[in-house]
Amino acid sequence: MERTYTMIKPEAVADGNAGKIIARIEAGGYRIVAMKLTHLTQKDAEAFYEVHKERPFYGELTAYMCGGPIVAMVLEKDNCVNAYRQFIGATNPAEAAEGTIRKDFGKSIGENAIHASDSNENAAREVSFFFSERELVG
Ligand code: IDP
Ligand code: MG
Repeated sequence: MERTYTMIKPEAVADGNAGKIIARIEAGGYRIVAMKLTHLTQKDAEAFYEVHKERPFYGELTAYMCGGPIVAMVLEKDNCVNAYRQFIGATNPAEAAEGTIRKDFGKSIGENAIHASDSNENAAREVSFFFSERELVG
């Protein structure tokens, strides 16, 4: 059984879409093994997205990600990391497949409703960024 890290981004939480998105995730067969509502500081956002430091949108991305509360979750399923990337859809909601979370809740390439880890290595890093081992249910 594999785990991934996901978070519902600030605009989706602010728009009242967190519950609908969580229901989608559960209906997709992902087991939630940890979850919290939290508000990133600028420093948190910069550290979390450090891999994108050289990208032109880094400033915009980190400002947006600390602009309101997010819902952080750890999910579990077979082939979780890759399956869940497919499940949420392409980075740009305009290019995301029908029925995906980003297609239905994303507003733009920046405000795209949800994050998902892109590899097992990053999943492990991102899970431990937000959760201690004792916050993950067995
Ligand atoms: P991903 O979230 O699908 O893995 P990444 O390329 O890792 O996409 O980018 C991280 C996040 O940065 C995206 O989810 C999105 O919020 C934001 N982002 C990506 N590309 C752009 C862009 O061209 N303009 C503004 N924000 C962007
Ligand atoms: Mg990414």
